[in-house]
Amino acid sequence: MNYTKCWLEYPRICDETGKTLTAACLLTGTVAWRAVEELRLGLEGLYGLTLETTAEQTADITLDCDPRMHPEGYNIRVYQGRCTIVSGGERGALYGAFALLRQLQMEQCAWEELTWEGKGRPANPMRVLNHWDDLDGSIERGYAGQSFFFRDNEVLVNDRTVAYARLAASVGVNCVVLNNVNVRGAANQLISRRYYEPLREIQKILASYGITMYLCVNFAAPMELGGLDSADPCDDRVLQWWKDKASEVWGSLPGLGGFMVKADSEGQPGPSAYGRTHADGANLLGEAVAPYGGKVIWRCFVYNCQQDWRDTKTDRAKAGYDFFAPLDGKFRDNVVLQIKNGPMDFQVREPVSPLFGGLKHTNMMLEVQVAQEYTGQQRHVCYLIPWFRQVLNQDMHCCEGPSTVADLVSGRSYGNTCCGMAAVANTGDDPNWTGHDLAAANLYGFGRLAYDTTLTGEEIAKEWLRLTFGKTPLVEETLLHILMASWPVYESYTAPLGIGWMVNPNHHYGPNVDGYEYARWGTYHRADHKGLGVDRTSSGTGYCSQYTPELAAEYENLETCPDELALFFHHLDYTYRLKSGKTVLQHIYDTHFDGAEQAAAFLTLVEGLEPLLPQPVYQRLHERFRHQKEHSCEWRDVINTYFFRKSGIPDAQGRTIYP
Ligand code: GCV
Repeated sequence: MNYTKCWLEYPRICDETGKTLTAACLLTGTVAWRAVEELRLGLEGLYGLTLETTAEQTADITLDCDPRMHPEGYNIRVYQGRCTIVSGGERGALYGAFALLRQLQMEQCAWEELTWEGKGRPANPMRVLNHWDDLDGSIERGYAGQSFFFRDNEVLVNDRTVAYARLAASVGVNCVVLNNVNVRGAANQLISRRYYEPLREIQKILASYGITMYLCVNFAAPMELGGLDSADPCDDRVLQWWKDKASEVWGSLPGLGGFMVKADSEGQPGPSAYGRTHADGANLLGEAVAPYGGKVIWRCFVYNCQQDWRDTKTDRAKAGYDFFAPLDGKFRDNVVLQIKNGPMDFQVREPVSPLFGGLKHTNMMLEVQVAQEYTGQQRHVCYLIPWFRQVLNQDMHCCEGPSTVADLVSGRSYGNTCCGMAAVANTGDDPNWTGHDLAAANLYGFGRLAYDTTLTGEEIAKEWLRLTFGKTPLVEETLLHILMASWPVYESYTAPLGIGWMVNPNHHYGPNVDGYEYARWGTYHRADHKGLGVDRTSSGTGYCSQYTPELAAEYENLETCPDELALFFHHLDYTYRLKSGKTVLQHIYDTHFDGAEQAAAFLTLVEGLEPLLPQPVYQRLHERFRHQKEHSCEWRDVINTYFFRKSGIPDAQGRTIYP
């Protein structure tokens, strides 16, 4: 095995070797079997205990079923060495087993000493990991090695597949999309006889951990794969092709969750080629997969990527809403729209997409990115869970009842069940799965948050640290501090005040203020000698008006627009005074000096942990934090110099800004 178990290591808490516990499992099926197996593994690791299964009513641990409960929910009672896990179904039993093992590690007590009542019930019906893995083994926006699903156009199935499924299930993930949304080359053939057999193997492994597999498909598959001359969703031949294909696919992969589609986006084909809408396109597939209980996850990341920078009226931020809000109510019940958290693209700071407030009769899912494409690419530390929590907490004021993003995507607002949260995964075949050891906190955190949206970023970080590093107070305190500071620190030395981008084109790493300024991607900062920012108010692009009135007014008005989004919504002079009392320019200088200083402090803190961490972990962390320290200085200097040169205004504190 050349990979770690991450937070499932189960290091010894106290030695009870020689003792045996019994477990009775009143549920049947492979997922329930995994639950017992996990308890066996966990108790062996944590205490050296042996777990034997029994049919006796007097077992130490009983896994029971209550059909009145949610199938993925559980109630746990532990007292004086006796434990019952009652769940609504097998998945609930598995999540209950993981929750019990988590609690034992949080409390660090002997088995007989744990007194605890715990409950779980998923906030979101669908909790999805999206892998952008290509069949050749590369991963689009992957920062942790190569794919462990695909290599050289073959599907990989091995012990790592099992280890992955276990990690995902341990945090409540219940759906996995195996391949990249950009479906190219051999990936077109995933829905053909060439790949069904190994895919069935992966599907079986995932299913044994309660995870449903999905595949990304190419909207033009009838042409790419079927030899038709069209993929027009309103052409009967096309519908028939998809129906036949679905019958073949589900015949070979029964239990497949469905298809995910990126259509009419960044060069991917879609219904617009035939003058059809996204509803026409999504419903075509929805109809084809419906007989098998299949779903269609349709992405809303649609915008004009051939924009002219001279055109200041077209605003990429408006595109998602413009395309999809008018189609509200026109999608089939088995179609779910997947919406990125912000209107642009996973920047370190963006407002929440107005589309969440614009759909009332359509299934929707929130998409976040734990792959750190724009947030340090797993070379800088950037713990994203507090950010996701803010996104979930955002009230869209779009209906009478509960209307936060968490309410909307969980189905609580409008009573739907085909919805939830998805994350672009940050895994690869690196030994530690995520490149940066601390990036695993994002993977862990996404699952935990998607299952329980009331958890805070800090609670999740504490859990992850305890499970990953055991109980070593200095390690836990130090890394908690770093994790919790990491997102604000990353934000402070990169693009300021919500404006985003300023990265090198294509690979998106490192500072390049004008990298996208004259490009076709619609991501501009509009800096000149007087100021910067995009006017998205009614006097500018009009984007603000896509929000419901409360939010529209908040963002439109500079008095109420939060400082951290000031440049996303407004074009401001460098001398404009923010609510913080600082001018825009001085804010830029101060945050960049401060951010780089804090990145340097992270390195010093990590160096203090050397004697307490396993050497390979320390070495990996040290290498990354050293790089972050240097690279944050590069960011600081490029950004500060750029704005000093544009404005001619020096730093009020006289620090070094290169001329
Ligand atoms: C998979 C961004 C990324 C692309 C990605 C796209 C998407 O533009 O840079 O690599 O494509 O988002 O979400 O589809």
